[in-house]
Amino acid sequence: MTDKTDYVPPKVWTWDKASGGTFANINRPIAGATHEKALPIGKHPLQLYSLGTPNGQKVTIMLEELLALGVAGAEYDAWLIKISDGDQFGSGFVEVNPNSKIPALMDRSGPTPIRIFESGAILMHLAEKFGAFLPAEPAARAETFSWLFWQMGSAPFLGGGFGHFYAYAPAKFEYPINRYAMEVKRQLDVLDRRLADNEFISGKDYSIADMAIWPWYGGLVKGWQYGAAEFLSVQGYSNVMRWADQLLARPAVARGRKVNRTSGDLSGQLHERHDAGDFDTRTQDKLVEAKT
Ligand SMILES: N[C@@H](CCC(=O)N[C@@H](CS)C(=O)NCC(=O)O)C(=O)O
Repeated sequence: MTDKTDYVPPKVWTWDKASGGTFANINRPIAGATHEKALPIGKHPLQLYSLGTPNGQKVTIMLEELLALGVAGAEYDAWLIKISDGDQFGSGFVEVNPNSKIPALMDRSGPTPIRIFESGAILMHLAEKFGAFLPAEPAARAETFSWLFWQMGSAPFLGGGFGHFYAYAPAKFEYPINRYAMEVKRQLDVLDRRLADNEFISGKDYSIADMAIWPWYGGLVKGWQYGAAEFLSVQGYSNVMRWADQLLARPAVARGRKVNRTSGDLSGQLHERHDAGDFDTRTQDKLVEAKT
């Protein structure tokens, strides 16, 4: 180990605002709104407040898949929440998600609007509401939920653990990078073994479990996350690679990846989505221009 430290924790922890690292400016030890700001409401039954990170993509992929199936009730407005500007701490957003994290959804299709936060809960809400991408048969349904919740429990080790220390921490520390690289490789191996015998995560059918897992672990093996593909030798997980490519070839997945995305190639960004026509290049350029 190269990162010996003489740090001795004090008796009582206090907040060091200048702790360093990417995102240090938005991290706080307290919850709640920092400012008054109402959320916009568009014309569709579903109002999504999000950003095109892996957690955000899960929901936009699901919505685009539902629309591809012809589910008209899944029409949505996707509003951009810029987390690096602190939009998640606006009063309107906190009313939809008291945890101040994207994605957050308002289902305005009924007489009383319903708020849903946590990407897994949003996927379940949409799957149950529209009877899609969630098997009805008990064993397959249980398998889908098991993998959906596997993702919710596992991804923080990939994002908050490995990604943070490998890409965002103010310095490279060997101990946490080793610890989380080992865990992420173990998780990739879990998926690789599962996908060796199954076309999709929960079995023979494409489901919300695939939609939850793909943006994180598919993105990792495609080299989109933290520039860590070589470091983690991702090419060794050939079944995960096969599945990642198979999902990427789905037009709805490709569309869902673009919504609320503000980084990477401009052609892969659609900052806000209010209509299927927004994916047209011309409209998209206009939206990108308007927001930047
Ligand atoms: N468990 C949550 C995680 C959501 C999450 O971590 N969102 C991040 C962006 S990917 C966020 O909004 N961060 C803002 C912040 O921490 O202030 C989910 O799956 O919805």
